[in-house]
Amino acid sequence: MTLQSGPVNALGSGLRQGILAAVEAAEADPAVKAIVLIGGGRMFSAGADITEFGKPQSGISLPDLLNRIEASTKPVVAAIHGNALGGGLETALACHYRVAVPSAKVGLPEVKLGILPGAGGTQRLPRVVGPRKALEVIVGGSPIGAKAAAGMGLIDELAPEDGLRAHAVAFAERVVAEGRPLTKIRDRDDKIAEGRDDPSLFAAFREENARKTRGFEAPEACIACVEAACRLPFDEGIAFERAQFQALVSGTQSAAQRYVFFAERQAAKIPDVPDDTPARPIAKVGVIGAGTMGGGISMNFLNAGIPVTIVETRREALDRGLKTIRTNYENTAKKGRLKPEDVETRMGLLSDTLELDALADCDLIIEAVFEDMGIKKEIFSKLDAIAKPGAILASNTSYLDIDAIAAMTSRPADVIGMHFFSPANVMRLLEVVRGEKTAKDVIATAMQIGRKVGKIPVLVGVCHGFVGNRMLAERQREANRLILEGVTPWDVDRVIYEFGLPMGPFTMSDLAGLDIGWSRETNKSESVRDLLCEQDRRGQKTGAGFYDYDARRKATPSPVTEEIIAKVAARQGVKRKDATDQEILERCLYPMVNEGAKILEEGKAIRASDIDIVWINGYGWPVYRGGPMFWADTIGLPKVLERLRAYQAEYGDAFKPSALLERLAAEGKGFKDL
Ligand code: TC6
Repeated sequence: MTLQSGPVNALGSGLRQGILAAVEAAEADPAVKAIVLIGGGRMFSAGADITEFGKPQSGISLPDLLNRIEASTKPVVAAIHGNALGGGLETALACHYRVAVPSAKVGLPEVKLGILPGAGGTQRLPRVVGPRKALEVIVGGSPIGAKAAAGMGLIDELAPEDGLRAHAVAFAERVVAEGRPLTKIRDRDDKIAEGRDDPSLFAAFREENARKTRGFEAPEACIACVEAACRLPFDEGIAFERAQFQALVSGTQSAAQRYVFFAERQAAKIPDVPDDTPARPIAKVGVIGAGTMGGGISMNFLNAGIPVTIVETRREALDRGLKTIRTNYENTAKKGRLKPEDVETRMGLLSDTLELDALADCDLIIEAVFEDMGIKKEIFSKLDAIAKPGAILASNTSYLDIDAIAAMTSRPADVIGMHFFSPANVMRLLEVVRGEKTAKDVIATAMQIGRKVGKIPVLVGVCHGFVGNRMLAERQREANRLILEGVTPWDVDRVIYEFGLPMGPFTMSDLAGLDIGWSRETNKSESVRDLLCEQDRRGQKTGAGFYDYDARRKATPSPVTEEIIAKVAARQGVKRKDATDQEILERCLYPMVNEGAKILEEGKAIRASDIDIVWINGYGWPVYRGGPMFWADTIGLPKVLERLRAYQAEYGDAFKPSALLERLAAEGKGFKDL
């Protein structure tokens, strides 16, 4: 029986009906002795059809289908290649035996979609691998290789890479010839005894994972289901799983997480740059600047096996940069996440130079120097003379005008922005900035190479701060105003953290360093930041910023900061007032949504979902809230509009609603309808 449906064999209603009919026909046919279930195309199955969730069900449900397969009177063998994920693996678990090629991957990633393996996965998996491993697989959501799965007893036999079908058929023939029993996972209880005898393992697991699962509903439901598997008879466990699944799948978190799954894939699609646009080959990359950004950017390419030449103006800066890259790799190796020999392989791909001329043979050159337009212009006019024809010239600027930079060259079509986020070797977002004259194949190449080095590229247009930092500036302005009114920085940070972001604006400033772009000469002690910097409270690195830090960088609220704030507020005559947590949240986040709407109006982002992908991957916006634009839709745009108008009346035009927001609210629509 070969599964054949779309690119990933998603188990939509048509495929489910087909499997049911095939099982029934096979059972009824005396010539059939056993069934081998195999995936046609690239994989076994990527699981349930995600687009069907939230819609009325048509035909047999997946759990019922799987019970039917398990109850088959003839042995069913799953033959796995590519992926068996979610409902795909659950299908395999309902079969009596499983064989797989070594390169296959199996897993239950439902938790990443805000749901749980609701087709028996939470009840069958612990019965095969025990509760501890089941928790790791189900709550972690990451796939595992077939060899490891075989080691856990999840796969009965590994098949040769190019002979899966024949091997699985021979396996089934052996099962029949030897009269082996129709082993059903539901009947096993040896492995779950551990969870019954030692229920404390669940509390321990919850505690270990509390930080990672903060704010998410699905992980707790997954744990509760595995707990139920150990405690309850199979059918009762299935009923418990069903109820938990239904609650999650109809909730906002799952809607948000499913939206993000498709939004991420959508971001790769650019209407006027078709998928088949030929990309320029990138065999060698040049990076200008060996600072934190330049070093991090270089690592991305080295990790992907692409040689990098890094340029600096001074030897000491170059040596420092190289040393940081090496130390980063060595630390990863110490944690066991990189083989020691790979440290040398990667460093071997890196060459360093003090001469810009050395970049003459690079296919892609990324400038990552200080944010100074004068310096950038000078570099690009030099690059124009040095770079080979067809080379892509990129700037990592986080807010400057790419068109002005491109204008310094005779080849503005080859110039583009590639804005990485710090730490650049870790953060997944890449804003690809399209200039007025950027060529389509240059855009296609930047998006493609971004994906190749593990980033999530999002195409944005030229404007101050592009998408991410432009919206961030809105939040920062309001956060600054709130503290002058008397809300403490710690309260602002707490509200933002509790909302689900990794940290609030003042913790973030302390981490980045308050003196970025600050100098004693040019900044005249007018803002809270100026005064903090003057007192050498420049953030975590100096042991104090908005907060005080101990030797282990633990933050405590600082009375010094509160005094400084009070002084600035008095000097500026700011009226002190109280604000509720709700007001803090609205004043920090609604202007961001409003700015997002302006970005859309101006065509600086292609779609609202692209803005959400920027915020999730560049700033840690909680994925279970689906990004700022999706979140605004869940609140309802009329409500957001009403609050913006109220704040506009009190604080002025910083809160003036955008025309797009006004229009959508009036039409009863959301950003999702654009
Ligand atoms: C579940 O099983 C729950 C069970 C309990 C039920 C009671 N459904 O990612 P790609 C589309 S929940 C619908 O580019 P790759 C995808 O949008 C599910 N569509 O390919 C894209 O469409 P486009 C648990 C799906 O080779 C196209 O297929 N499973 C589904 O880079 C190609 O996808 C998961 O969470 C789906 N399940 O990666 C696994 N999957 O061309 C989700 C994909 O129109 N899938 N599409 O843009 C994946 O992680 C990856 O697709 C992959 C293949 C690793 C399988």
